[in-house]
Order: sequence, then C-alpha cells, then structure tokens
Amino acid sequence: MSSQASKDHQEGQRPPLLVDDHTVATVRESKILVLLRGLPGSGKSTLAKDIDQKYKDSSRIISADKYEIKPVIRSSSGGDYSKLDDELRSCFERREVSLVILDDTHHDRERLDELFDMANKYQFTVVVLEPKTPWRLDCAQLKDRNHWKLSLEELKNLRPTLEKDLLPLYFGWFLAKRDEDSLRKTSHEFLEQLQNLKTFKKRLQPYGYEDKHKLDLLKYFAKTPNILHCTAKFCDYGKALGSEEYGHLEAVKKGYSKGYTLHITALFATPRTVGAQVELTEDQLLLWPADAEKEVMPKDTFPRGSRAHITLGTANEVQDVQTGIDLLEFIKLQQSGREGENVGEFTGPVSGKISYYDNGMWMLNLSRKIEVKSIFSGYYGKPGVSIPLRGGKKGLLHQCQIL
Ligand code: 2AM
Repeated sequence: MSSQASKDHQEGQRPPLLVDDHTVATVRESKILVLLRGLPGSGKSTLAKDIDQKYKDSSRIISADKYEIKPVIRSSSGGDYSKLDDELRSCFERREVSLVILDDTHHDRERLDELFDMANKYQFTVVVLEPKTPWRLDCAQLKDRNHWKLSLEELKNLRPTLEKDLLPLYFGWFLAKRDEDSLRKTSHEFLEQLQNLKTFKKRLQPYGYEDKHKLDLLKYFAKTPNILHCTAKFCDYGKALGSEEYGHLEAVKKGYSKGYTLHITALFATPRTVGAQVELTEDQLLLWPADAEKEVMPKDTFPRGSRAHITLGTANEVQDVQTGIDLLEFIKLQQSGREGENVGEFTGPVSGKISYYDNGMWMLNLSRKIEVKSIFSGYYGKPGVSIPLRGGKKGLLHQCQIL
C-alpha cells in the first residue's frame, strides 16, 4: 500500500466523530455518551484520548482503570462502580459537557444496562465504539499488551462476550440537543395554531372532545420521546427480522456515529400521533431498510423513505410506531389523488399550508423546510423506562417524558 493509500485506509477506520467536520460540529451541539468497548489491550484508551483531544473543553474522559475495576467475568455482583458512577453523573449534569467518553471493556450486559438507564435519564445519546486495531481479538497478543496482566485463559473467557455486535432496540438519527429543543417548541406552536383554527374546532369529534373549551392538544399528546429521533431500523436487540444483516451493512458501519442534517417538510397530527415528515437525502437513504414501508403496510407500495418521520407526541395508550403508519396513511391518500382540503395558512415560526384529510388527519406543508442536525446511532436501553412523574409518583412511560 502506498503511504497515501495507507493513510486513507487508516482514516477510513477512524470513527466519523474523529475525522468528519460536520460530525464534530454536530457532536458539539449534542449530548453524547461514547462507550468504548473491547478487550483489555485492544486500543480503547488510545482511541479515548484521541477523541478527548479533538473535543477538548466540551468532553470528559472517564476510565475504569482509574477506579481499579479489573475487567473480568463476574461471578455474582460486579466490580465497585459507585465512585465511577458518581463521576459519570456529575459529567452528565455539567452544561458545558457535550461528550462523555467512558473507557471500560463493557463486556457485561448488566453493567451496560445500568449505563443505558443512566444515559437515558440524562437524555444522552449512546454511541458504542470499538477500536479497529488488527490485534483487538487476538488473545495471544493482548496477553502482552494488557496492563492488568490478564492470563491467556482470562482473555479467552472475556472474548465471546465482546466478539458479537451489540444490536440496539433501534438504529436511527438522534437530534442534537439544540435542534431538538427548538423542534419541541415548533411542535407546540403547531399544536397551538391547530387548536385555534376555527375549522379544527368544528371537527373535534375524532379527538373525542365534546366541549371545544376543554380542548388542549399539548395535554392530548402528552407523551413524547425521551430523545427526538428518526428511526431507521427497528432491531429489537437482534430479534427483529433482518436486524443482524442491517447491522453488518457497509453503509451502517460507515454511517454509525456520523452527523447528518435531516430535512423536515411537513408536520402532521391525527387523533393518535403528532409527527414531522422527513425527506431523506440520497446519502441518508443508504441507511434506510428496503422493507421499512412494507414492514407496516405490506399491501401497499411507497417510494423508499416514505415512512421517515420524527414522532413528536402520541396520545394516551398509543405506541410511537403508530406515527410512521399515520404518515403512510397521508401518503396513500395523496397517491390516490387526494391532496386534502386546503383550510388556510399558518404564519409565524411554523408557516405553511394546512390541509384536512378526514378522520381528524391534519397536515401542515411547511413553506420552508426545517433543518435539524442529528447523529446516526442506536438506542440500546429498555423499551419502557420507569421515570418519576411530577409529584413523586412512579409511572411506566414508553421511552417518554411528559411535555
Ligand atoms: P417511531 O416510529 O416513533 O420511531 C421503539 O419502539 C422505537 O422504535 C420507537 O421510536 C418506534 O417508533 C420505533 N419503531 C419502528 N418500528 C417499530 C416496530 N416495528 N415496533 C416497535 N417500534 C418500532
């Protein structure tokens, strides 16, 4: 290999958050927890330092070595993570910190689940990175490289837990904090303008309101995702059809941890969900599964990417996955030549033409697309997270928070 080719090869092996300027800018506006994963001696600490160096003041690096947590298969309870977790929480709480890098083997599923819960609680997007060194799974070489002086046997015991890809509940584009906050505001403005519309007040029946004075769409769509995102592939941790193949796609490997700008073309509300329609670029479509539309509407045919959306809120008892189905319902009507009844214009920060499609389906075609920055990654936590509701009561919310 020529020296330039070798340099290109090395660059290609480095994660986008180290080498891609747009990604670096996006990470700086996000809240990201990087979990470095791999056998002791595989090159995690070097990668951790390189990332920390790149982000300087806005990043924090936490190493399990500092707390003398030995990377071994645990028989009963794991090592003592309490002090490390204190440091982690204090990093999550610092406003100026956009990137926390956690340097540990991360071979233990229970430990990972604790971290996913914590990240979720502080609304940090998790990115799992592994060093790409040629010896990363070579126990004979690692024996001489790891400073814990783990034996060949100990390394061989650890290896199976780290060989397999860690598949998330779903892959998708996770919005940068700043753009996420602003999209939540936009969603509120949209719902407020909608409920003030005379024609909406006349068509309240699908929403189950009998008295228009009680109308409150912010309350109606009280459940909203913990981190706004556009799902690309639902994997169910590897159980969903085609998820392993998806995880192995070259485009997914390359796109993982990369920054992308999503383009929102419309906002919509139905009696079940409120969402944003996303128009994917060619580059983004490479990450879009070929069967994403068929998965939920097997009998219909849609252009690839039609289901791309961001769930902004769901009504009581409604699952997030419904938002994409609702969006496809709109597109199906449009395909059959029904553009919806034009009922006027919204002005101000969310401006555009508002149309009514029967059965309580409203769509606002934005006069100017909204651009939001995002990071392509996975959501690895539990599907339902128990978080305290206001007033101290515990409630089971589906990855949601109350608006
Ligand atoms: P979404 O359409 O708002 O992205 C977890 O359920 C996440 O995966 C949610 O964000 C959900 O909704 C998305 N999702 C996509 N396909 C799904 C499926 N087949 N089953 C459950 N959730 C799915």
